[in-house]
Amino acid sequence: MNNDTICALATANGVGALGIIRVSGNDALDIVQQSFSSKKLSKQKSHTIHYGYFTDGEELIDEVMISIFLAPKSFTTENSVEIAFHGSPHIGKRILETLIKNGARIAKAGEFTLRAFINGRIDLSQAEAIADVIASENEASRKVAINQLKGGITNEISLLRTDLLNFVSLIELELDFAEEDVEFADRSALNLLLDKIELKLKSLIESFQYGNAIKNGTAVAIIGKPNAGKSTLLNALLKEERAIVSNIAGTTRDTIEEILHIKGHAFRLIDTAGLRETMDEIEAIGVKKAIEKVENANILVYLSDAGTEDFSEDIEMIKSLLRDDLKLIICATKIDEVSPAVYEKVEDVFRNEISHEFDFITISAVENQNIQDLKNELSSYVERLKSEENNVVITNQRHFEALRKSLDAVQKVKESISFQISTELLAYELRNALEHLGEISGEVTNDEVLGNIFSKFCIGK
Ligand SMILES: Nc1nc2c(ncn2[C@@H]2O[C@H](COP(=O)(O)OP(=O)(O)OP(=O)(O)O)[C@@H](O)[C@H]2O)c(=O)[nH]1
Ligand SMILES: [Mg+2]
Repeated sequence: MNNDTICALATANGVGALGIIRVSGNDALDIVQQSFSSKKLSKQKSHTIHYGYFTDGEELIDEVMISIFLAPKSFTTENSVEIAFHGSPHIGKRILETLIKNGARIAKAGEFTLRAFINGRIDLSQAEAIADVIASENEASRKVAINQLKGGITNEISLLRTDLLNFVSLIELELDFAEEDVEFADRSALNLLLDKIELKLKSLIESFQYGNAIKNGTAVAIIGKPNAGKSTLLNALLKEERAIVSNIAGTTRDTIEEILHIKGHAFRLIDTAGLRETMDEIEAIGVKKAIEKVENANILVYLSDAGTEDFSEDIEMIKSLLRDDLKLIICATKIDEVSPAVYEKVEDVFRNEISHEFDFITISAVENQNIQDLKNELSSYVERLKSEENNVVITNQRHFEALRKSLDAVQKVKESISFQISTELLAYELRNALEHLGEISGEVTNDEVLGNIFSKFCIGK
């Protein structure tokens, strides 16, 4: 790692009360000093702030505050300076240009965080958590990301790794004494440990479903025949007139997607074109798109007008859309238009025909009846994904894959023991498991993986 000095805008690009530019590297103080004559920076203590003027040669650029973080007590562990200026994008640009003239270079995407990782201040999963914290848009994603930033996942994994590493040393010792046929590593204790690791890995892997819901939101497809009241329901859920509503069947043609937050979780509500056979070419495309949306949804909210006389088409439609991993909520709509005696019978009609588990709610989107029940039902879907015993949640595809490979490797080790295969092979399988576990924290890594992770950061992180 070369130790040249990098600089970048750390705040969002745009007008703000303040903007902050970060500078990090061996020469950070010298480079800033060339444009800051108010004080001798090298004489200042770490973690101090200094007022003065930032200049380009003779020209005054802005009045600034300069914070100093001396190695190793900085984010990157290098000498670092933060320049707070009046938040004009133009001033930010002028300061960066001057810093480059003074000998710095513009940082690459994620380079500050990469340096923090390479210099050992944070591990790889924490570096990824920084990106997640910045990207968090709701309470659930913020909580999970901040827990990961604290080292949540790495702590869990490194405990397992340390125990396993002990056994690897013993097994390798056995290899050194191969001719004497000794067994240092107690196989039944190893088996117990492997069981423990397997359980832990499985529960972490399971948490990914919840992690995904947190990171990408839960996809909710709102489906039903034309005029069932889908767009009216979307508007009622969002509390705004988002989609056009009319009594003309076939009003919605394209899909409409909006995010709704319920109890800190994001739901991607998808209003769709009403399902029917149609000669209208555009409407037909809309119907096809609606069905595709269900294929990628986590929850299907199927709407039927409660006053319908014959639900057989709805039932057929629901059956054709169902899958094992799809949660189904059937809503009988427009209950303000019919008597309870009518809409109370609807549930039984569906229960008699649909064996897949479903929740049933009677609603009136126009009169806002039972919309809260529907929200509670959506929310409970996500709550149920949350595991009781696991407070660490996997949200990252890379971690998920490394965990799956680790689980695979651990199961192979267990098999190896039960088949009493050679110690050499056992040692090999154990090393393999350790390696996959190490991928998460970055103890085992390669340039390609690092490049992949950090290139997704923005510049200045
Ligand atoms: N009384 C009553 N009318 C409703 C209710 N929900 C929707 N409607 C009416 O039903 C008609 C159709 O509503 P939309 O929300 O446009 O129905 P849609 O399912 O989106 O229809 P398409 O987009 O054509 O598939 C409109 O006239 C709505 O005002 C309800 O809960 N009660
Ligand atoms: Mg509609």
